[in-house]
Amino acid sequence: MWKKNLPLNPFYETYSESLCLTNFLSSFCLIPGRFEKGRIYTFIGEVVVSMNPYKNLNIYGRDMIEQYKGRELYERPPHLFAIADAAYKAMKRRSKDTCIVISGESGAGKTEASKYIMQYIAAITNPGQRAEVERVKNILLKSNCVLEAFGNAKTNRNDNSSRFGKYMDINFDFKGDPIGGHINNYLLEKTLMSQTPLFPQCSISDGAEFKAVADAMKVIGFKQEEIQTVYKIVAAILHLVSDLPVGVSRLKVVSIIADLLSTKSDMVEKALLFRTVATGRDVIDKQHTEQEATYGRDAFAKAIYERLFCWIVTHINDVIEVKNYDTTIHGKNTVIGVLDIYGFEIFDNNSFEQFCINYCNEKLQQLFIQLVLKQEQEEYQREGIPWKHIDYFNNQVIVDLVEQQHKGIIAILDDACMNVGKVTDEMFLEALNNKLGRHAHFSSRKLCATDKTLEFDRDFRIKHYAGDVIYSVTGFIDKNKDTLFQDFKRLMYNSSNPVLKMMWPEGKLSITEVTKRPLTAATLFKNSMIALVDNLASKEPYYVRCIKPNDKKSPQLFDEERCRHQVEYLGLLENVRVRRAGFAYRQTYEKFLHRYKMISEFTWPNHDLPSDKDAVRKLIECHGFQHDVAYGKTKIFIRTPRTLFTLEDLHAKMLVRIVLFLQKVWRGT
Ligand code: AOV
Ligand code: MG
Repeated sequence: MWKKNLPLNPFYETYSESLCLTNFLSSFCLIPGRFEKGRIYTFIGEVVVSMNPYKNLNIYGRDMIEQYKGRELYERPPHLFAIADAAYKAMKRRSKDTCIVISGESGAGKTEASKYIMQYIAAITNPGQRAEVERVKNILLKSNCVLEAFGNAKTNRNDNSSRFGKYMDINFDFKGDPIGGHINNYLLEKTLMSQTPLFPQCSISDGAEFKAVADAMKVIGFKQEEIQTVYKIVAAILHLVSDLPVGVSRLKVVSIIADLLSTKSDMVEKALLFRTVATGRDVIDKQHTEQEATYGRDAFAKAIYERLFCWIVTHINDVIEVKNYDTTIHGKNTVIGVLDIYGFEIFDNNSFEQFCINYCNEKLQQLFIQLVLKQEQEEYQREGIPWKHIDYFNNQVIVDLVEQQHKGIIAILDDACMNVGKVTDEMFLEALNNKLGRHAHFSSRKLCATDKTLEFDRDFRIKHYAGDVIYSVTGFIDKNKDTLFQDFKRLMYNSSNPVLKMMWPEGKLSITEVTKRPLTAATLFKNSMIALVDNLASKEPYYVRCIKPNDKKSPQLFDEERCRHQVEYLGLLENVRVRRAGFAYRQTYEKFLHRYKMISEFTWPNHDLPSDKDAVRKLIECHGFQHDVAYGKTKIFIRTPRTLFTLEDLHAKMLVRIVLFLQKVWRGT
């Protein structure tokens, strides 16, 4: 039964020895026309490689879900549902917390994949239709629509690009039904407000989307006043950034903004034009220069937007938080985490935001290397399995370049921001040049004057794992400091709209009480990335590696060069090599025996061999599998899934025989 359904997996079935990049790519485009035929998924062990089809495929419906439900990983052709099911099974059968990490560059299909995975999990759970579970599922699904409305934007890489990172935990009860969840969001790109008008042609229908968002907000449980407040805040932001001429007082637009934010015109005006400063014991109002006022206004608009976004996330979390779950009665509550972040991106002009996004992608690549390439090989070594080391590019060196204490780019940036007096972006670049001049992955115009790609004095370049990115240093200091004058916080805290007031608790403080320097944006981001990676590493990981077939969003075009590049930097080739030379399954001798001892007379019900290892060896030999296994110090390693399926098959048949036998005994026949 198992063997019949085995899919044609290019890595296990098509190629025997010579694995090269061309072969790998062939599996997508030449055998024959996999991409064109919409066969967009491929397995490398428990990693799913996904190729963005750029067209709707009929492969996510109910019938498809049924085909994957409860099946073993290799039983059905490669699909996202297979990986979702594997993560679900690990969670349900073995009470493991699992996570599904979706990576790939901007526009490769991460967000779409995360939604299909969630749909799958929603579809296969709660057969009993419990109302509370249905409610949670519904909110989890609807939350995507709301978060995308506020946190996605059109870029020239992706019409619906995620401008925030999202990690969603789904909590399951002992029955395997979702009973709650939690969303962590990571650094929202606040500057996206001003970008939309740049792209007149867009594949997204605003009217229909607006209605969907409004409906989703209702389902999630936003109250009518809250929804109104959300619209008002968005309107206020738009008024603020739509060229409000600063310095000109009593403009109509000021009173509109004041109305929308439930505060007073003169207070808005004062916050825009003045700043309260403490000089010794005195508190005075200092008038802004035009430049300061412009900075203040923009920072205010961005801050309201960010607070709104975080408030929406908190609101969703409040309604899906696991309540009244008593682990002493109901057993462990397990988790599947789904990570969908902003992908690696290179624009014509790259700034602080791209720096953070690309650093985030470096961190995730490092996690992949640690979990898939490094640990796997280390385990073979530890267990004494003969193994020829497979080399790979380890991007830890780039992660260090960015995040290392005292020496990394973030530390140098923070140092520059801490300086008293006027600090400029140029001074920061100078510090980078001085401290990182010899680093293999860092360069700048000053360091290599002959390099024509570094066009401007303000540029620096990082050689990322996924390619070289030239960043303009302009704005790094301001964006990292992320200063918002206390006056704005106080203004919002004094709003008569309770929702707005709640978003700005620190507005309560007077200027003399605000002493602590907050952490910088880059350091906050770094800390959240380190915590994220620790969290992912503590769970059993499943990977989806998304590939973008071309830069034209075309369903026909398979740009071999672009795909080759992605396959290379994602480390997929090394991944296949490790899997190929390695073993699909491993288990301690004790646990292996526990499951399979009934299929051999030498081990059932108990064995009398000197060790469990000897017993496992005997069991394997009596079924003729010895060529497909290796014996480690504490674990048995099985090379192909096929052997495991046969073992499972034998196990299932034996169970049936035992049941029949017992029935006979009971009936006394
Ligand atoms: P991303 O999440 O990886 O980019 P998306 O998931 O937003 O990329 O995918 C980009 C676009 O590709 C979508 O809007 C769809 O039009 C199309 N697409 C992706 N996957 C599929 C699929 N399985 N079937 C059909 N169309 C698909 V970014 O968020 O920019 O890193 O920050
Ligand atoms: Mg996305």
